[in-house]
Amino acid sequence: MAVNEALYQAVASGKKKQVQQIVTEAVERGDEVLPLLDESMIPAMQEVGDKFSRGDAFIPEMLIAARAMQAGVDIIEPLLVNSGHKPVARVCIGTVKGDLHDIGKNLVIIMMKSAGFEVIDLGTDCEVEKYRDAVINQGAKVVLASALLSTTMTYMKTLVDGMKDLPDVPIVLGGAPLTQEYVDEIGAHGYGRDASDAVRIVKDLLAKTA
Ligand code: B12
Repeated sequence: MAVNEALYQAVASGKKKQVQQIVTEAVERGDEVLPLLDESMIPAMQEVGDKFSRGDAFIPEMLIAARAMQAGVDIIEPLLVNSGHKPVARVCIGTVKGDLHDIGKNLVIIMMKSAGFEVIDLGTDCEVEKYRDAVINQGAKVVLASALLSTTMTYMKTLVDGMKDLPDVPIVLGGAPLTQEYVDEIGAHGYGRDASDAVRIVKDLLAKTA
């Protein structure tokens, strides 16, 4: 059940201005911001995806819903992300080759930053070389990767294989089609169901390698 029904409907129907207004009002009222995301905006995107699966929505609808959600996320981000602290560690994240879905990745970035991490955003459609460059030349201590398509998820094995000569750098994977079994099978080090999970898993892995 959506906590903020108006926000849920505004995201699901792709009403960007309305999303901005509702989120701004909620923030001004002092509402908690994380439930706006977890209980209204993310389930609304889920509904759009379900409609797409049933043939009741098409790519433009997914796109305008995604833009509306991102507009809401942009307002929330500065409230979640602390600044001025010494970074816990530097990590990098990108969506894998062929995958343009970046909302989940952007949420992971927000949660990681709010937990004090410095995050190199590699963007979308990333080949192995991009992740390697972040580790070798930019000092990333953990690699995170996201995939939303069952077709692009298979590139995660290419990523894991392509990082084998850097065994001290844990690889954490996430995205809707992934499972713990798949992540174990391809030899990655962690699997996160959502953006908060990403923080917990990265912290655990860094504690083990410290
Ligand atoms: C919005 C959307 C789009 C937008 C993306 C815009 C953007 N900037 O992201 C557009 C319109 C571009 C799009 C295009 C396509 N899409 Co699309 N899309 C969606 C939709 C509706 C929502 C995705 C989303 O943003 N969810 C909200 C976020 C917050 O959730 P999330 O990404 O899962 O992230 C959370 C977790 O997974 C996790 N997480 C994510 N990444 C990571 C990484 C780490 C390290 C960790 C720990 C955690 C983590 O944390 C996040 C926060 O909790 C989904 C449906 C759905 N239910 O997901 C379909 C969906 C993913 N799309 C689908 C398809 C088929 C496509 C297209 C192939 C359609 C086409 N025929 O062209 C193209 C492919 C484009 C490409 N090459 O990538 C299918 C995929 C089916 C499959 N299993 O393969 C879905 C599931 C729709 C469906 N039901 O069929 N899409």
